[in-house]
Formats: sequence, structure tokens, C-alpha cells
Amino acid sequence: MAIERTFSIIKPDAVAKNVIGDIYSRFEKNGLSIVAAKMLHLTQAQAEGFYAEHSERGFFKDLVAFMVSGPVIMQVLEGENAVLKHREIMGATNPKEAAAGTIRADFASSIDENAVHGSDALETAQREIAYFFSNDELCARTR
Ligand code: RTP
Ligand code: MG
Repeated sequence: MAIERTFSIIKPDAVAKNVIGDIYSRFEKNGLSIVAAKMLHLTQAQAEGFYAEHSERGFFKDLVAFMVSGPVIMQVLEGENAVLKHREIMGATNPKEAAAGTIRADFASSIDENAVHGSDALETAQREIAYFFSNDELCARTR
């Protein structure tokens, strides 16, 4: 299986719940290594740009308002089949539909405040990583 990189955000609700460590632990226990990380409070423009594909959707305004409501921590995860594996660990967008034991089942309170973001495809991952990280911020994985 291919070694991939994917992009992850721990959203403001999960940062406020003090569960960054628990979420990192789930990544690591599932074979995903953190190869870049930063914590920041997104600006309106950063959040709008990041979610531009949803700009015509009814939930866009609320989504952006939520994403700028507090600090987030974002990371690049590397491992075998990382994009899909990460989406599996996260669980469904709506926590009511998320499988037991997934991050969203355990930490998300609603579809709007759903704890984490993860890239939905390899091409998306490359674009999203480049949106927030420069090449020299991506570290080689130590094996
Ligand atoms: P994300 O991009 O945050 O990882 O979430 P996702 O792929 O599972 O879901 P996506 O379709 O990309 O939607 C982005 C975020 O918008 C909010 N959303 N609300 N009310 C709604 O019907 C609705 N649909 C999506 C969610 O917070 C979702 O994470
Ligand atoms: Mg998405």
C-alpha cells in the first residue's frame, strides 16, 4: 500500500474540550505519524479560502463563523493509505451517523461542530497541505 500524506484540523470545539492529546493518540495508534503541526486562530479570509468549495452552500456562513471561533491545531499525517484511514478514524460528518469509537462519535456534538477535518482525497490533501504549510515545514518521518 502506498505511503500518503493527508491534512488534518482539530477544530475549535475539540481544542476547547482539551482533547488534542486523545486525538493525536488515535492517529498514532492507527499508524499515522505527525510530520508537521501548527496551532493558530484562523482569520475570516483563511477560513473562507479553505472551505471555498462550499461557498454556495447554505451552511457556509455558519461553518466559517465556527472555524474562526477559537484556535485550531492543524497537522500533516503520514502513513499507509493515510487519506482513507484518517477518514475512517474520524467517522461520518454527522456525529449521529458516525461509527462507535470514531473521533466524531466520541467528541463531536453536532454536524456543525464536528471536532475534526480531514482531506477527502489525495489531490485535496495536496492542495490543503499547501494552503497552510510551506515545503520546509514538512518534516521527514523518522522510522
Ligand atoms: P470536513 O471537510 O470538515 O472534514 O468535513 P467533511 O468532509 O466530512 O464534510 P464536508 O461535506 O466537506 O463539509 C464541511 C463541513 O461543513 C459542515 N456541514 N454542514 N448542515 C449541513 O448539512 C452540513 N454539511 C456539512 C460540517 O461541519 C462539515 O464538517
Ligand atoms: Mg470535507
